[in-house]
Amino acid sequence: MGLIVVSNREPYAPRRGGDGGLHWVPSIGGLTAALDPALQHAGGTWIAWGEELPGVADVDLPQGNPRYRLKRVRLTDAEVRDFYHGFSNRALWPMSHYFIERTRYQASQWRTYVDVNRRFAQAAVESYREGDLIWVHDYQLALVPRLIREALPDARIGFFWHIPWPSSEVFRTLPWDHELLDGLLGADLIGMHTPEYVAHFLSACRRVLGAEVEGNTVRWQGRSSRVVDRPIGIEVDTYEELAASPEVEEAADRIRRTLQTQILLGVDRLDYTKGIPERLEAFDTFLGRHPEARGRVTLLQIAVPSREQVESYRQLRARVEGLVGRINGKHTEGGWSPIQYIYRGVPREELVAHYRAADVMLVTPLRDGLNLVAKEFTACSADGVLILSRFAGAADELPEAVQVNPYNPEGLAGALTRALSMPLEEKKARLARLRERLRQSDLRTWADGFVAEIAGT
Ligand code: ADQ
Repeated sequence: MGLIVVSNREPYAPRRGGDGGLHWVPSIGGLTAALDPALQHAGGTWIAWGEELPGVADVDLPQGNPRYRLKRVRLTDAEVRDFYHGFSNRALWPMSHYFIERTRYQASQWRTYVDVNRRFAQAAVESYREGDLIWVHDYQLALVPRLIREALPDARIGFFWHIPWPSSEVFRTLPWDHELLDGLLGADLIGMHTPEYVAHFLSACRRVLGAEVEGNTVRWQGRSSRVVDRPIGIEVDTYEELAASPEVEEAADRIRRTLQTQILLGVDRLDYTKGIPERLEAFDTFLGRHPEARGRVTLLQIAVPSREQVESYRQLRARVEGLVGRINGKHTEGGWSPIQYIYRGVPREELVAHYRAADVMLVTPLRDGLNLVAKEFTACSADGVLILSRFAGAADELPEAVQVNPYNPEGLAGALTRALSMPLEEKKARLARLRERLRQSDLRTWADGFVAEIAGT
């Protein structure tokens, strides 16, 4: 029995080395970290969209010690535009995050979404051997379960939806609401991060499809799908060990020595759902209210470039840079600037050094499926405080964080004051309890547990 993983992004990306040889480098991100070990263990196939590169075809991975096959789905530039930047990121992404005014529902992009989903499904069907388990990931591929089911009525199929599932009132704005639900319900098991997302999904099944819902089970088209909340975890041990390593300690010291102030940290993909402008404005409010904090606190914002082909992401970047300039212009004095802004992805060691150096971690999305940064910081920090938005899926699991409403700048500024003056004992006690919670379900348990649940369906 093998495993077939279907995701939009590849677990390893091809790089041409100086010697002309091809090197497959693991992609950054939770999905590779979670599923690469599971697939290496079970053997099978990973199906993903692979960028066209001369001489690059399907490949056995990991290089040098092959355990499974990466099957690369090729997409034309027009398909990438309409399927990925278009329907996925301009319709499903904003809709699922409650940004209805940002959605663009375009029939031509929907048609490309259907075609591309069909190609992923075909690749899975071709790779399938009797008894295999199939695990499909995320909002780009919602129709894949149904399309596989049509060809393989007896296959065991699981699906994980990594972003929020919105209230059915919002979901019903999607012109293809019926089709999307029908696509997902081709799976036997559907996973989401929180019980609220599951409840919203079940409600959509009832209202949009008129499907029969009993407990967590949806009956539709003569079959049953179970819908479960299974929040993703992180590699707790890996982060803890890295954070305690001498190299990281030294790098963290360097960051502290350079800034010479208390450090507030933000780490996000540059996405309008992450609440970065709102965070900067709250910091501005805080500085206005606390003149004594001048020269004593720095907000370090690390933003990783994201979806730059989409206009609203370019606008966001300009807005954030404008705010950083305005706030720094207003408050800078005597060699101190309140905001340090880094616009790039940073290597994992450097990221962990920043988590380690931070006094306060600001995770304040306006809406977020889960948010792995909150968990990574928790695993790495020795005595920092996590400020966490109530609209991040992780808020349920991390009640000892200082929870905030990111839409309320006054409240956020108040939380900053509280976090910066929290007694050491309390900080340590909160972190210890949060760490225990992380351990209850780390990334491997999550992946292995979900695979076992697919097998049990
Ligand atoms: P994302 O929206 O990408 O994920 P998140 O969960 O925070 O959000 O994961 C981001 C990852 O990128 C983290 O592992 C973080 O370390 C890394 N990262 C962020 N900024 C970085 C930087 N500047 N340099 C290097 N690395 C950086 C989607 C959903 C989330 C859900 C995950 C997993 O939107 O809600 O938690 O999938 O299901």
